[in-house]
Amino acid sequence: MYSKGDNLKSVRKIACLSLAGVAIMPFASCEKAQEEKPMNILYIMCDDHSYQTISAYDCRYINTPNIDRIAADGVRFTNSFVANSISGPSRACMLTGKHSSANGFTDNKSSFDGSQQTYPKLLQAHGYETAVIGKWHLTSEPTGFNHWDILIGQGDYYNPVFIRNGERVQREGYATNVTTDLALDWLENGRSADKPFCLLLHHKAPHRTWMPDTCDFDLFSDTEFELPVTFYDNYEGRIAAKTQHMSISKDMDLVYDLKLADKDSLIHSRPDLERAGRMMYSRMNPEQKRAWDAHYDRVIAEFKKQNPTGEELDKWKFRQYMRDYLRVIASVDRNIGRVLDYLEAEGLMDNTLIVYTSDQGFYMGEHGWFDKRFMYEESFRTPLLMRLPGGVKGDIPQLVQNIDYAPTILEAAGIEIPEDIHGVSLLPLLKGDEWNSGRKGLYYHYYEFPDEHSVRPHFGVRTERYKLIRICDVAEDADRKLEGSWELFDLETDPMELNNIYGQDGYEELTDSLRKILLELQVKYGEEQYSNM
Ligand code: SGN
Ligand code: CA
Repeated sequence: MYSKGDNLKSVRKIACLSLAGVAIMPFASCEKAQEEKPMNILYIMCDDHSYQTISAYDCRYINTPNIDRIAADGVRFTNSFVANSISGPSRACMLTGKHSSANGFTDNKSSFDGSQQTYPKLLQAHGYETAVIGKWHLTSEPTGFNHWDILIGQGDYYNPVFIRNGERVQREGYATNVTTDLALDWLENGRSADKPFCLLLHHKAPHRTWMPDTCDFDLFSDTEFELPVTFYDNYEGRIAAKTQHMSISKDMDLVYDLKLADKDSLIHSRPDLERAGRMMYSRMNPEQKRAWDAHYDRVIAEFKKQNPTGEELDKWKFRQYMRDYLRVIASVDRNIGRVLDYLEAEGLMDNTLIVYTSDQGFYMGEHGWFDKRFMYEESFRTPLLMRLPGGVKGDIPQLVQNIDYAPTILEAAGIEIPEDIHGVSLLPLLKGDEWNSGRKGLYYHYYEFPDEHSVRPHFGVRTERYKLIRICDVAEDADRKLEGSWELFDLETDPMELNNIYGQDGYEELTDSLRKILLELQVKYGEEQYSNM
């Protein structure tokens, strides 16, 4: 804790008192005084949080009352997408407001060029106090932040190591709680009271391997989950879908992902993953291990008793995955409640723009998958809730993308949006004003290959009704007939994207027009080199 904390707190209290004094001023001046209050920014982002597991979007799986508070007091974007469905690249798009090749961070192996323009830097230059706390995942050190306290790489769920302004610090506890504590501490004691703030609060949860907090093990223990209707998708006409390695049935690991580290060593899985699973356990302190064992030893015993195989095993894996993922979300939601309560108690709700989002969507068993990367809806879409003080409430159906966050935040802060930013400010939508994105569709490009989960590089365009995807050729296809290297979906008649209609009679004109839009977008975003692929 900083020693200057108490002083800052009293400064802020005095500021509150003098604001209270403003209440006796004539109405017009009072309004003016409020208008002039600079807008703070609280940007909350979870890693891999699917919109299917936020009750503001979908009530099937979990109740998330705190995340829903943001939606209830603000807006829910119902057609919100990313530009490249994977962590580092998504984060780079968000910070810069630019597509991946323009910001230079195309896949998770890249390192972010921190000398480039980002919205936190622009805010800082205009008098904001900026901080990023939690998962960073951009390899290079953060720039444009007065304070940073970031996890190393993906970070650990238990007793994680952070880098705090350049210095390593190991912290005892569960990542979501610890990250929230750090954020609250910065809000309370760390920032200057006389500057507007921009806090990027980035939870590592609910990233793989979905390790719950010890207090949440009992949640969902009796809950059964139906397999999604596309769980046994045969991927006909979709070559990248056929060749991926992110299947719950085939790739989800019993020991690593599902925590069946049997002490009698009767359950085995992929040796490297089994080792990694046991290592994650070894990070815990004795008390955490006791709680963990009390829960998972029971699960292991039941698994051995049932000894499921075939479809029964698929169901068992899916159920276990869902239970752990949702327990992790329960902790995220509780911790977001703590932050919102703090803003309320400190009177900050009136001048803070709150954003809730994820770095991409996530598969909750749809197409038989976990993970993300694909341009199919579950991972291309991402949750997006925003609460602008004095803004409108309700649903926003327009197609928006994560490159739009930076210009939105800049405009909310009263800062001119640089011309080279690809995104478009969403502020008019938040205020209920007219909005024209000037886009005929959303551009998407996933580059990472070969890598974990083996999802082939692809790019494409999505309009309100259609999606055209180009799956790029990869070396191992050289002597194989390519099947469906273009994909076209009519999202109105085929929302689950099972029926690739590319090349079918009657779709020539539609295909031409979508290819034209795709090319226009590639030219606009400096990606013409991909247009002949
Ligand atoms: C890790 C995960 C993958 C995941 C990537 C990218 N494996 O490598 O399952 O796709 O991160 O995720 S793990 O065994 O390390 O958990 S991202 O969201 O950070 O891009
Ligand atoms: Ca992610």
